[in-house]
Amino acid sequence: MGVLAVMGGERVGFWRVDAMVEPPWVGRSAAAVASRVAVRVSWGVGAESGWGRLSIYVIFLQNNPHSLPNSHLLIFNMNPTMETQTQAPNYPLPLDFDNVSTLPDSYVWSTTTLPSDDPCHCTINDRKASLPIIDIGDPSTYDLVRLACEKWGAFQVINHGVPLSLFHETEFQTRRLFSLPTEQKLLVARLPSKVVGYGSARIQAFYTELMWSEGFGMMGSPVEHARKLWPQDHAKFCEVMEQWQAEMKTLCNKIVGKMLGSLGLTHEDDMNWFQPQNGSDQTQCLFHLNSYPVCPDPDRAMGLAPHTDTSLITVVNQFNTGGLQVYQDGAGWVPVEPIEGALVVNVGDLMQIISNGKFKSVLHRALVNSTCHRLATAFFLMPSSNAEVSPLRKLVDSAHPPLYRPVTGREYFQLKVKLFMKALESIRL
Ligand SMILES: O=C(O)CCC(=O)C(=O)O
Repeated sequence: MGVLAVMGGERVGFWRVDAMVEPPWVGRSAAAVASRVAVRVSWGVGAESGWGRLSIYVIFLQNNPHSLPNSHLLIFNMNPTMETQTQAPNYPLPLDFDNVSTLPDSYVWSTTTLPSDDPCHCTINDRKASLPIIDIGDPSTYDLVRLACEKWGAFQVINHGVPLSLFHETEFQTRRLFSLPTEQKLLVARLPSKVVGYGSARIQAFYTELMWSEGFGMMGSPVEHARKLWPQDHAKFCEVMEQWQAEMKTLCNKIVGKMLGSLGLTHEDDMNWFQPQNGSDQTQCLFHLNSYPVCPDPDRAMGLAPHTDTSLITVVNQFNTGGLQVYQDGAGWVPVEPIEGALVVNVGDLMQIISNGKFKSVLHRALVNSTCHRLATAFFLMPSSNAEVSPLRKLVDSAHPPLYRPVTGREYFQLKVKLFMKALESIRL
């Protein structure tokens, strides 16, 4: 006997429809099951939250693989024109990208946010503006780091010591995960209140148009999820993911050291929470794998919408495939040139706070293309959730009053979830 899991998709509100449908549905045609389930679920959603548009994913999970012939995943919208009435965050599940040959309307982005409509948009060949590339192994790079953080809020690092072989292994394992069938990836779907697991970008909640991407988040070992994806064969995935995170942690320490050094500070200056205490690491880092499948209409789509990161810093690996862009006043959206073995460092909101506004949290986004499946990873360096984050004392004096009130890591994370791009402004003094 089989069981169907039904999950609501777009605009389900802050609670997710996650019903187990027992027989007698099993054995009925996929369309019949979906239409009955849709009616039930949409009634519930409408009554609870007023969300109007709903996608239903019907996934055959166990046994009896013949009960849903060729229709493991069904997606359809109900009443797509109804306006939303509440401001609850939504966490739509990613599309089954492999089975879509034209860009669905819900994935078409308004022209004002797309690169072709931005007069300042410059291509990789247009060298008017390009992100600084810094040799982080060179002891004399403090000024370059400071200038990059002040002017761009981002830079690329080379000579960082992360072995190229680990780049390749991480890429292989990332591709392995995203190549799994959708229904399998949904076995580890991220819960709305969580950051770990498979799903669409968390910032999706703040945009009406949908993003052409999927992601998988982890904090430390991904073994719990990996075991569900590959019951017999998850050890290598876990080993590589843990190794990459360890390398990123070491590199982040080095980079933060350079950033603080460039302001005349050290890790010890007001940053007790940053260093391991009594041997235990106080930071709570998030590691994210991103996947941007080949897109049938990339000029009208968006991989990852404009955002700044909550973190102190983020280290992005775009696996030698362009798509990442950073925004710079006066230059507009600037593509980050893919360089084999280089890593991109983004200044996050928390670094803007501790540097008392000297370093700026960079606005960035990721575009998609029609020829290759782009992968990327992002390692977000976060303090512990109860650490107090505030402008560093040595950067504050009568001529430079504190720009932000103190917040704990947890409080700022929650502000970001609620206010998104207005979070920094909300704590400004
Ligand atoms: O995928 C990329 O290139 C960018 C990743 C990113 O900005 C993020 O995950 O926040």
